[in-house]
Amino acid sequence: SLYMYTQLSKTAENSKLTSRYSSNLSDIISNGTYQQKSYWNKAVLQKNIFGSVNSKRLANKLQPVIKNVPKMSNHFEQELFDLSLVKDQHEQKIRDEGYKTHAYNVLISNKLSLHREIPDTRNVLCKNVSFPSNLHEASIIICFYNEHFQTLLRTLQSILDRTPRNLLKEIILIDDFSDIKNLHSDISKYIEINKLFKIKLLKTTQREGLIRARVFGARQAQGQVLIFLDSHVEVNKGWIEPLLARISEEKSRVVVPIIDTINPDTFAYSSSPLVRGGFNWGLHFKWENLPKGTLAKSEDFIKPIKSPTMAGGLFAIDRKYFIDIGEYDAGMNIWGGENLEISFRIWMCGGSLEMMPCSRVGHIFRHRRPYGSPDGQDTMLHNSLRVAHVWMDDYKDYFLNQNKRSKNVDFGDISSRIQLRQELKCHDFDWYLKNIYPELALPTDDEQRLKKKWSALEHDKFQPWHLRKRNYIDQFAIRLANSSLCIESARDVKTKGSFLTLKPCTYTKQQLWYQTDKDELVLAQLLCLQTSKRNPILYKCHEMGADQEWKHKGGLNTPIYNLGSGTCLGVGQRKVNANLEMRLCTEPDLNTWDLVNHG
Ligand code: LR7
Ligand code: MN
Repeated sequence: SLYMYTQLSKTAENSKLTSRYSSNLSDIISNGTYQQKSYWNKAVLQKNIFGSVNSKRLANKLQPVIKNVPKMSNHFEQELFDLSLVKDQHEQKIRDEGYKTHAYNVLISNKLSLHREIPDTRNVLCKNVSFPSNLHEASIIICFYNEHFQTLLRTLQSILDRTPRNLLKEIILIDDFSDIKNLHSDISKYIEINKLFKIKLLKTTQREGLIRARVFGARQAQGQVLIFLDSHVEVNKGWIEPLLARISEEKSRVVVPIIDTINPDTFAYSSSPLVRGGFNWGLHFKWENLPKGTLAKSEDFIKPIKSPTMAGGLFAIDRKYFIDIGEYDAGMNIWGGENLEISFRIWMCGGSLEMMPCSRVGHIFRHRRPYGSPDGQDTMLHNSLRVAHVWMDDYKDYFLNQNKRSKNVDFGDISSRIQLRQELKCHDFDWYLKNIYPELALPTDDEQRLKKKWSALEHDKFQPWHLRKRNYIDQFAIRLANSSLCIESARDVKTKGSFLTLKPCTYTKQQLWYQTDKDELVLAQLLCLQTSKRNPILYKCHEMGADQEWKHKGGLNTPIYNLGSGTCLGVGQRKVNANLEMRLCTEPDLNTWDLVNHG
């Protein structure tokens, strides 16, 4: 076990403000709204400077969160830490190939239980909410294209483990013509061997893309409510009841859960703050702050929250209502844009779209999409053009002017969707903007644009490597054990992307590493040590852990373990100018370091 390398106690100190507000920092960070995170940051700063939170206003603002945050324990983190270790070349290969095909860490996914526990991220008030006993049954529809086997199974098992049987009509898995060998038959065997029931596994006859694949699945469904999910999620405790209850009161409500984060590199499950869906004039989906005053009282943290748009992957909708408002636009290909289309359509044609804070589903957020479209089409552009031309009236020009080349791109026949809009007697886009999304600024409106810039700055306060004060807890030179060679930048301390190399120890500024409370190693208080393929590099600190998160036990003869790569900091040879490389921790030769404190 690598347990000994962790230095959990160092952060524990920061997690307490005063005895009165002794709540865990990471709980606030993950449960509060963006505004509250910013208050919290201020409070932490005050604590560091004055030793206590000395603003009553600040303390009051934090009250509703502090009172209701669930307590999280570290055992989730600890398990993942152990599993992240790459044991041999074979594992390294699985990991590397997994990143290529799936863009996340399949090695950890393979090792994790399909029934793993995840932190219950709900506000504590959610536990007092009760639901009618006669909720409708749901058909859960999951489309997948080349999904990683164990990860898809974990999606499936989390649903079976955390959904009351009487609320589950069936799970419909749509294999969108995946071409990974044996994937389909392996899933089929797994269902059979484990005698899982209520599960249908279907396959499209050609690659359809997620939009048509979902419609294909929905048409097989028999439950009164449809719930769409991505194929790499884990549903959390009590996830389904809030969704079904809202729809049973009113069929034209479309309801989404809060989408928690599963880290693609470590599989750590963490709570997402309450934000809503918006978009910009490039027709890209955006998360944004809730309008001021939405969360005034404690109870507001568990009430439904209206949202102008949805992210797209995870939502519940009455089956008949889904059909009545025109399913999806079947002219859309592969990926992109369908989420804005269905959001506009719901609001403009008489329905509503809201989020239920007590319903929580984790989703693996990848850094890149690992697949393209079969013919290389830019499907996001193709699909967005259809959205613009069917739903946005004159406002479509704002989009088209941002994408000059889009004027010559063919987006197919949209006549049946225009007809649908007429038949449903929908409001126009102007109505939508004025009534549902008045906060959206027009690109021409300078005053509003400035405002937006400001709110973006506000937003930066809590994910800001550049605005926030880093908290250094130690400083040292890193010397290769049994040598007089220390780690230094191969170029200079300021150049992003520089490799690291061994030089005779001088114990000067160029060799001085600062350790932060987030386990970053920052050279000369400038750039962070980061893994990148075989060789570590210096890079901008991003404060997101993983490839910039380094564990060690301090002192002499310690391995330096990277949580993102599952490997250890090492060198190929014990000599001047040898480049640093990431090596298996299980081959400790040339992997141990002395952390030498000096001026
Ligand atoms: O050709 C395909 N066929 C498929 O069946 C391509 C994809 N898929 C499946 C795929 O296996 C996955 O289960 O469709 C699902 C979604 O694809 P992802 O996971 O590659 O998409 P994403 O999570 O990057 O993107 C988000 O936006 C998409 C726009 O088309 C869809 O609406 C996704 O469902 C959506 N995901 C979410 O909303 C989860 C939260 C992410 C955010 C923000
Ligand atoms: Mn996804």
